[in-house]
Amino acid sequence: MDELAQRAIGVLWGNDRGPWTRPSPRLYPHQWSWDAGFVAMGWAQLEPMRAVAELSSLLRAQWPTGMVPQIVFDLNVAQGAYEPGPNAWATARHAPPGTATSGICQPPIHAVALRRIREVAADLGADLLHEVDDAIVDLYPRLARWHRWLRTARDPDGSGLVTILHPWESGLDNSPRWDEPLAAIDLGADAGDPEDGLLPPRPDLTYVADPAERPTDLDYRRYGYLVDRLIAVDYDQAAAMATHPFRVADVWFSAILALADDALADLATVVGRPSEARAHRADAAHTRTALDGCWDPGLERALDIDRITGEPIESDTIAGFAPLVAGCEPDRAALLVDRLFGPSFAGAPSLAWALPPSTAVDDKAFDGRGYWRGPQWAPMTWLLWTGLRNAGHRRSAQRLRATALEQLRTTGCCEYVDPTAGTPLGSDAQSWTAAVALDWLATDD
Ligand code: 2M8
Repeated sequence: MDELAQRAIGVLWGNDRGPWTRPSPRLYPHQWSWDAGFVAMGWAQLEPMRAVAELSSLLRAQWPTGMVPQIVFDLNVAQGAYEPGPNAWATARHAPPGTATSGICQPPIHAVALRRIREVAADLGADLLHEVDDAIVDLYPRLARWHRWLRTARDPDGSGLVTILHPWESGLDNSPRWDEPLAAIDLGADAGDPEDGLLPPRPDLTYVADPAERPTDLDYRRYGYLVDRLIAVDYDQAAAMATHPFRVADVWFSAILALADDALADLATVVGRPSEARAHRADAAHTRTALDGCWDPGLERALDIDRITGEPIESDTIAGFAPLVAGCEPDRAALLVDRLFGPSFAGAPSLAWALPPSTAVDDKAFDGRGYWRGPQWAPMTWLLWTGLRNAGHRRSAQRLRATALEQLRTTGCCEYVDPTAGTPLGSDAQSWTAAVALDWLATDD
């Protein structure tokens, strides 16, 4: 068997917790929402019904509102192993009985994953396909409620863009995109210096080789403050959307929603709901139009919008490629392909592998070791690869996939890679990295 496949399978089994998978053994010991989506695509290559179980486990913790929480906590994990842990969120009144969750969400890759599981199962025979289709009957309505929640609670004006209330909701936690909106937050009494005892616990720092690979203490103070503010309104979304001190219309998150709406439409067709399928496709189209509105022709990228100031956020990151992930006009896609392989991103001569860094190498905030501030993340490359394929840029997609696999053969299934040094960073056994490796290995283009 291919050596990378062997390593990736080892990582998935090593992080397997029965019906769900932890993102990594020590740094992330619970179930994470968008990790579960990518991880399910990896399991699909090994055991499609195990992949279904991954999504079912996550969706068991879906809130009655429809929100799928960012973290589903495993209460068997030692207290303090991950912070903020289950007690920090005050979500007992919201999470379904028997579950403990955080109170925010992450990008909705799940329908994309379920459709991919079905595709793999279909190749493996009619019995398996029937089993997966039975599961879709159960999972489709939950995913539909999840998307509906995003399109109402987080987009009350029907703009087509999802507003996030915490950098953790973006999944690209420490991206320079959030620097300005975070800097504008008045921490008030929480702004004490590190000696004053207000410093949040940081078990994460004990699991990485160098604290520079993780967010700073000030970042963590702000993260904690934002959680406290959500608790203060008891997770009332209307109140938060009116007053929360961090509100950003996130183009990358919204693009993933559009991609997932198209997948959800296919799943609606599987369960015999054609009118719902049409509605999901219309939702996807609506978001694509909204992303057109976020396009900056001078900067040649899509820009997030700070909902508090009304201003676009100009930092140059992979999020600027949101239209490619969501789907866009051929001319725009061609332009984005040039940029993706150009000198600011994958074509930068300083890179060890020609893969898109999370921040443009010539952006002032680029930091090759900084968390989401420069390193390459395989699942993000997977999203761009998917966008390239959907846009018909097959040769570019093949090139990206081949280079990504080459990198993984050297770095292993680490969490992320320093793009210039080419060295692995963060956790060294990250489930979603293993999962996308398996998905890529099973594909020719
Ligand atoms: C990272 O985020 C968590 C908070 O959600 C953390 O830093 O503690 C991010 O890379 C996020 O995108 C990912 O889902 C999570 C688990 O892999 O880790």
